[in-house]
Amino acid sequence: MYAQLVKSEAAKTYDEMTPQERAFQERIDRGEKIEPKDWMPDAYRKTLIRQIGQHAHSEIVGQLPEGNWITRAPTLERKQILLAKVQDEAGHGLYLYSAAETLGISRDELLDMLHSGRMKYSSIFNYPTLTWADIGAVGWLVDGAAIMNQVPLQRTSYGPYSRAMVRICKEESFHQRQGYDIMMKMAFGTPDQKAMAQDALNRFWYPSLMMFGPSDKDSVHSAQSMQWKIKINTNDELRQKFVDQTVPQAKYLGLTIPDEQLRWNAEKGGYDFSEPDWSEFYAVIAGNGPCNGERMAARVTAWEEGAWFRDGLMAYAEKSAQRPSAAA
Ligand code: FAQ
Repeated sequence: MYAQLVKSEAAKTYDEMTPQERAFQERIDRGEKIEPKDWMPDAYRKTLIRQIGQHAHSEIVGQLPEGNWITRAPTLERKQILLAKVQDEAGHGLYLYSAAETLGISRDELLDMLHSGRMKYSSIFNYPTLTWADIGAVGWLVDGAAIMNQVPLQRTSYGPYSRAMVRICKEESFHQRQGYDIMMKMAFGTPDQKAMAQDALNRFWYPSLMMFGPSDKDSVHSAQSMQWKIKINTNDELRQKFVDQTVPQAKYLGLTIPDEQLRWNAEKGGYDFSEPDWSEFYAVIAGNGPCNGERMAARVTAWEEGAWFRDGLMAYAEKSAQRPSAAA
């Protein structure tokens, strides 16, 4: 399982590149977008398929922890909002699968790789949503971390990915606000509600920090992905920005970030904070998190139980194509 975790080769210098690779790198350095029919190095294509595919899978697996609360949302309004959000995540998955398909891989192949454990999805979705406050924490922290990572990806070098990110970011920022709105209701509510909000923050803080990936020193792909502008920032840069943005938001809520080492560092103009437990991170991405089995079982069941519907759509498309009016 998760066989992709291999040390990638360091990025090539200009001198080590073939003339074709150099011309490609120069286009990227000039800020040009790479489009599906353009020549690209095989490794660029593979890296994009890996990253966009993982991202797409994260969106649809990410529906599960929130979908868990649709029937139990505390008011009709909250239920409608949550339904719309979970539906948005399916849409994000579709834009991203479409972007990945422009690289020459089919959606069926990508899903097969997810279902057989050959492709990853974000570690965060392997944690349970135990209370309604968790839905607030997911919106505030998980969507907050997702936006922090995805806003720069609007400038990623691959055209279809970059354009998908523009729309996704608009929707994610609404998602983040709805999560913060839930947190405000809870944190400014009864003592029990505030305690639930604090408990959700305690459980989601470190898993949210893990979303940005391992420390830069352990990141396998960052050097090459940044040279190709597939990634715009390092994992640690984005994690720092997320902490700096989120700490004042927690203070406003009257909640405490569960990190005794958290301090403002005037010299660096940001907070010092504790690293997540990286052994937990590696266990989760190796398939051993609290909900990995449950999440994969839900996705595989949905795929198998949806076979009749996919078959029906295909049969309808074939029949429509054979109609005389279609031929004309
Ligand atoms: N989880 O060398 P790096 C969302 C893997 S947002 C699992 O640093 P890279 C919205 C990594 O794949 C979440 N695996 O890797 C939403 C690699 O393994 P591999 C999705 C992780 O790619 C909100 C290995 O560790 N967002 O869904 C994670 O340069 C609420 C070494 O790491 C994106 O995917 C992780 N957290 O940087 C939906 C954003 N971190 O592939 C519903 C796009 C690392 O060699 C509800 N992706 N790994 O087997 C990226 O920006 C990058 O791929 C990173 C990782 C930053 C995630």
